[in-house]
Amino acid sequence: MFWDKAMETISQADLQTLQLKRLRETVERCGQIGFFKDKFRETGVGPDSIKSLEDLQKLPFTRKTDLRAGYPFGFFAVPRREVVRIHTTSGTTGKPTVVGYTRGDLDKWSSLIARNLTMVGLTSDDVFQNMVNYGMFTGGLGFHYGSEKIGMTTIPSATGNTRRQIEMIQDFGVTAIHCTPSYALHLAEAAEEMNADLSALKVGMFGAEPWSDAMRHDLEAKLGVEAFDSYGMSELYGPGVAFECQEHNGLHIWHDSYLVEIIDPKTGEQLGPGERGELVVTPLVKEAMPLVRYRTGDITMLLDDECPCGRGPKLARFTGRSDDMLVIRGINVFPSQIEHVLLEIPEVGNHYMVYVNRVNHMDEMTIDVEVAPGYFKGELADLKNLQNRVVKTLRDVLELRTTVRLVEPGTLPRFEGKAKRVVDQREVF
Ligand code: DLL
Repeated sequence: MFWDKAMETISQADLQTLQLKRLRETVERCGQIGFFKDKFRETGVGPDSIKSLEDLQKLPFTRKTDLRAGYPFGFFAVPRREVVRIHTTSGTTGKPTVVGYTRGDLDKWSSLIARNLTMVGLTSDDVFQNMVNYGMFTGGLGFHYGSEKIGMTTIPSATGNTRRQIEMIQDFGVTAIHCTPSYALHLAEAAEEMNADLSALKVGMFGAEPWSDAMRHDLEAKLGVEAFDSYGMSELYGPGVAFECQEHNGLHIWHDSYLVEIIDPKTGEQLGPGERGELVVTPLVKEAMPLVRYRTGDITMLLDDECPCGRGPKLARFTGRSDDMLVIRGINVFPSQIEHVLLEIPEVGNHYMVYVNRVNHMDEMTIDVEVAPGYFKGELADLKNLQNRVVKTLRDVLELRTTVRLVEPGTLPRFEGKAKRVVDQREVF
């Protein structure tokens, strides 16, 4: 039974009592970790200081760089023999971040995912194909155990061999899929080429990277699915942290398991509902690797409207990461804004690559954009008007001059996991 109605529609007063109890337990567990022990000693704040939820703000933030410095097992709050699984998440530089799970963690994590799958209407009547990496990435095993928990027929197809993936969707009558939105796009193109019948499909769960509403409409039309956004991060277990319900208007986060703050990333000040900032999460039930005030680096905001589904406050869809933001000649640009502009122009496809260079000390942004297959008639030179229109639309939205190069359909890279569409070639001083 994974529609945990009592928990998911709990009153605000009862929720706060539960959160306070779990916050105290979490801070207590953090006291077993050298990093927090030192921090608590330095700041004079610790488990005994937590008398109300507001006292959370007395605690220090934890950053990814702190976790890296504890490589490999410095953030485990339990003896290594109680850790039954390890995942890692790689950043752009250096050693990966290591995440440990006790048996209890694995059970709680899969239950959170089971709640999400139930929320979007999936049951043991469904056949589920999980098209993400099954290795150190948390998306594979994370969704797998959640889906088995609710009894779905689970196909651990992982990534690669797109034609075979499509054959399985057809032959096994798959009703639900999970992958990154960029892979979903690739899958949709391949299915079209194969003239595949995907009519049994009804639900597509996409996440692990930002994607726009324009992309949602595209995927829904091409794959015939209802698309749901799924957010998570390895340090907070993995997928299952926040998930869209059938209203498709923000992502529910399970407030009994994650205490949420939105802060101004520059000042660290808490922001209110409707104000966009960085998501900071204190996980409330983690055993092997508890954390306090973890700076996710992800940009979103709390929504204060009540959801008709009856569950608690939601987060807005993510616009990117504070560290993904490109500063081009002083102007802040999120790659998601570029994607949004391109998806509004039907003559160009959804595939693009962004290159940033410094020419004569000036930042220059060049965007390669594939022309949509139906619009390409064999000569790029004939498409000057289209190219000018893309440049102008980008300039209107980003307030930035860019160079746009149209390229033939099917020539830019396709991605199986998270897309890497930005290449910043500027030297870092
Ligand atoms: O991406 C976990 C996951 C797996 C989530 C499968 C959803 C589905 P990491 O590899 O640690 O974990 O990467 C976490 O990915 O901080 C965000 O920047 C980004 N991200 C994840 N989901 C979304 C989303 C998994 N729905 C990082 N929208 C996070 C935007 C997302 N960004």
